Amino acid sequence: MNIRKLTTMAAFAALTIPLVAQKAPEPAGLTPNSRQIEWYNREMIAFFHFGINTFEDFVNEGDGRANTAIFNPTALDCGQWMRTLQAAGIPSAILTAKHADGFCLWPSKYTDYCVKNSTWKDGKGDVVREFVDACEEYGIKAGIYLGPHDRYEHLSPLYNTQRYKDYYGHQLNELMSDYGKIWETWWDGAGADELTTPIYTHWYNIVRSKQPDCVIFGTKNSYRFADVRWMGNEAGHTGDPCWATTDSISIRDEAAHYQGLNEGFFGGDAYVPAETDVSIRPSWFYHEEEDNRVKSVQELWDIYCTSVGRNSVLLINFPPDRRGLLHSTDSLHMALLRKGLDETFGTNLLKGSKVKASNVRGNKFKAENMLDTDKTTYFATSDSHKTANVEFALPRQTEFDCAMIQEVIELGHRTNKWSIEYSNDGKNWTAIPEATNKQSIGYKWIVRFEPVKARYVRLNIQDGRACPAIHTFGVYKQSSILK
Ligand code: OTN
Repeated sequence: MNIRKLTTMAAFAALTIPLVAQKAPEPAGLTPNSRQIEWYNREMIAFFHFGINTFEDFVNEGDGRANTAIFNPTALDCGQWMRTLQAAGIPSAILTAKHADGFCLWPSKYTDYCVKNSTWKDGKGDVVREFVDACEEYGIKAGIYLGPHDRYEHLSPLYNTQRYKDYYGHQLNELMSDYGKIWETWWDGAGADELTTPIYTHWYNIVRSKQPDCVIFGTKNSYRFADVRWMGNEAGHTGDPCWATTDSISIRDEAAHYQGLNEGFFGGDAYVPAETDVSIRPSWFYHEEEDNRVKSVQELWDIYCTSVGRNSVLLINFPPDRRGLLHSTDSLHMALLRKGLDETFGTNLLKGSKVKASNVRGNKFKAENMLDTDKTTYFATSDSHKTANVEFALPRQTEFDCAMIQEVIELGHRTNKWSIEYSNDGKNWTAIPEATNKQSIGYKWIVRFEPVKARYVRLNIQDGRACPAIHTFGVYKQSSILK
């Protein structure tokens, strides 16, 4: 090889080496589909349990025998629901178009057990239409709960599962075809054990053909079609860890099943992240006697931390009352939660720090990227480094009691062990017990702890299946509204 050729090759290598180092990390393990990415970014979704149960005393699970005439909201205003969501910063909402009692909130061609035979608007009303129109007006993404379990249909002497497959399929088709874009559909597993895979396959094909972007919540027999899974309880307590990946076999022994829903598995063979459904009141439907039992702002903050703050999406239920309006306490508490969240996370106290990382993939992936608010920039190390320390020297001693970290979910779960320490001299480090040997990160992980005062903060990425890819890391002071 002549000397000129060697020189040219050396010059080429000098040019290309930094470019190779700036290449984004390859995804590790399973990654989310486009629907799951969109869903994660909603963070919170409102659930509206509204129907014939609303008009019966103490009923949450109607038996399908209630007279349709009793459905008569006196002042239904879905715009008021949406204004509550706007004030709470909730971008999406799901309406119970039909709950287990079988009563349909839209004038379905396939049943008389619906608003057509109610007193409301002389049977000419359509709650689903009013809901999707209000969603559209306020820029909220609409979703539909069409309960697979139907007690009214079961009352019929002609009932059989095959017939029901078609009945439900026709109704699903109406809802997926006639009401604009539907962003989520919810297949409750409650009471739905008779519904088999072939039945859900038929229904799945309807959803997918009519609404390609619609996220499917599935559980039990519908689990294999699910974009998102149930997380195992209705109390808002997502697991720690909570992996987006879990097992594709949904039913094993009961304890393992619930643990799998609640925590997922790091090495799981299906990417089905957890959705956390919980009501702002003790019940799913409205009962006047629960007006003074609306979850407090502090309770809502706890739930936010154990759902959104645990790599899940919070599906929070607001039951409209017999007027068809949300109660002012529910709206107020959610608006205050939003104010508290904005006050808390509005200021990342690490901003302005001098940042030192044990390894950096290249300038494009510098550790400072974790402090900007741009989700497209992130910190990553070279492929050979699955661990890293990042030290932040704060501009001044600062008090904080909360930390938040976010992985680049498009690149899969990577890190599986991480901790946070603090120091006042940059030499002697103190562990934060609540932030020690944590496991999952995913979309967002939040830890809260007793207030500490520090000049230095250190993020230790202790283990992972691939180099870390983290787009946000911060420490914060919890707003007094939340405590
Ligand atoms: O009695 N239950 O049916 C019940 C009690 C407490 C918590 C959940 C349930 S049913 C459960 O509902 C989930 C949604 O919240 C999922 O759909 C599960 O598949 C279903 O079993």
